Amino acid sequence: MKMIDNIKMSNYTLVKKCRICGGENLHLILDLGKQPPANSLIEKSQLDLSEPVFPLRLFWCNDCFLVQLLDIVKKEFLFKHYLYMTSASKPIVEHFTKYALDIHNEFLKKQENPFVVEIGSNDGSLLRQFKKLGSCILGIEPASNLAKLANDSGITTMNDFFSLSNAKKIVESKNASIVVANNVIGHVENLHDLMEGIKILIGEHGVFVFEVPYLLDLVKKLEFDTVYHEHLSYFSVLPIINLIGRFNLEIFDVQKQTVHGGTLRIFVSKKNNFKIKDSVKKFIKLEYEFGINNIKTYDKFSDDVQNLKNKIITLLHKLKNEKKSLFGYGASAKGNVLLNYCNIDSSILDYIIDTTPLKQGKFTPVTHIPIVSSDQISNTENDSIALLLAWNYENQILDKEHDFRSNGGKFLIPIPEPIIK
Ligand code: DWN
Ligand code: ZN
Repeated sequence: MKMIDNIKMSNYTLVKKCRICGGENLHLILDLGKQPPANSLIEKSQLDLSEPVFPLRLFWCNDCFLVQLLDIVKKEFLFKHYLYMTSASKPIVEHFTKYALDIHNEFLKKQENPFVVEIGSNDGSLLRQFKKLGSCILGIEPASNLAKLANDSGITTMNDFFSLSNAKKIVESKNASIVVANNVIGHVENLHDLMEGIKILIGEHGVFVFEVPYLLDLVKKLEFDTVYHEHLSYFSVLPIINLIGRFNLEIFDVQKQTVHGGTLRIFVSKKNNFKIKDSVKKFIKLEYEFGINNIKTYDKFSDDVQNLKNKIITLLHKLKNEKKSLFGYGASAKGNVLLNYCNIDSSILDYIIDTTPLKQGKFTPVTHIPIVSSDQISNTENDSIALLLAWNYENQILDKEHDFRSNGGKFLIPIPEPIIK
């Protein structure tokens, strides 16, 4: 596999301090080598060009317990044009439909003219649901292509990164009843500016609701491939309490969700606005019992990830030697981390199928596997094996691909232990 070490210093910085507490007591817990940005799919015409790769390493702060990257790829480089569309994954659209309804029933339905602001609103899939339920909405989305798609479909979207200065502009007309942010807080480098902006935006009575993949699931289920340059922080409840406490805010509820391999939905308001639910204490207790404050937890995790890598590679080579036809299922960002970390390239996978129109016709970064339409599955050989790179949708995808499976096709689920089903 061609791996060109070409760190463009203009797009890369190494930070030396924890992004929540500023501490320097940071320990390396996992090294995934040098990797291309996980969503940087390339065109056919770029296959012979060099591709940027950057160190991808996970660190743990011994002071506030935040797990984080210190290798920072410039946000404009990662997010100004973005290929991941929430509307391309049916399970996410279903999740958002219920999410909006739950928030509407709990906080909005009795309000006059509720106003919902979403940070990182992607193509507007979640805001569309809030709009249907009668809220005024505003999306903030840095990817120009996605902001345009959203605006064109009637979801008002500001094409920018969220910041304190944008929050100030928005509140000139109105405070938000709800600020919602899903899978985006982990993308933000300056968490202090973010929280200052949210505090202003929710004013006295608003609620900040956000979802983040849960660190405990990542560690327990060896979801190493969710570690990539877009994700700067890997959250648990304790470091979040530390962060928001600095802004006179508090968590009043924590709910577990199953999406994206295990997610937390966290509810934040100004101090003393809501009764704090028992869930908050429950998660804190769970995290201490799990050992998020103990380096040994992460030493074991790192060993387990390396063993998992060896198992995945051994199994794929065995199947290849048996002349099985292998392809990938879901050109997810995490899929690219797995491919690069395990050196799986186009000599092993013939192609990857994906439902996202923006991804089809492109190639995976460095590993150069072509991405094709999901209809291609009906043309596969009878004993083909699909490496499930979108393992977070295992149940839905295995159900959906009933025909492929009944014709003898099988899925290889790589995580937490490679298994063929
Ligand atoms: O934080 C992030 C998460 C939430 O979403 C982002 N940084 C980027 C993105 O990560 P991802 O690309 O790993 O997410 P998904 O949702 O696991 O991606 C699944 C991919 O598989 C998409 O490209 C759509 C595709 N897909 C498919 O081809 N058939 C998905 C489903 C459900 C399907 O049936
Ligand atoms: Zn810290």
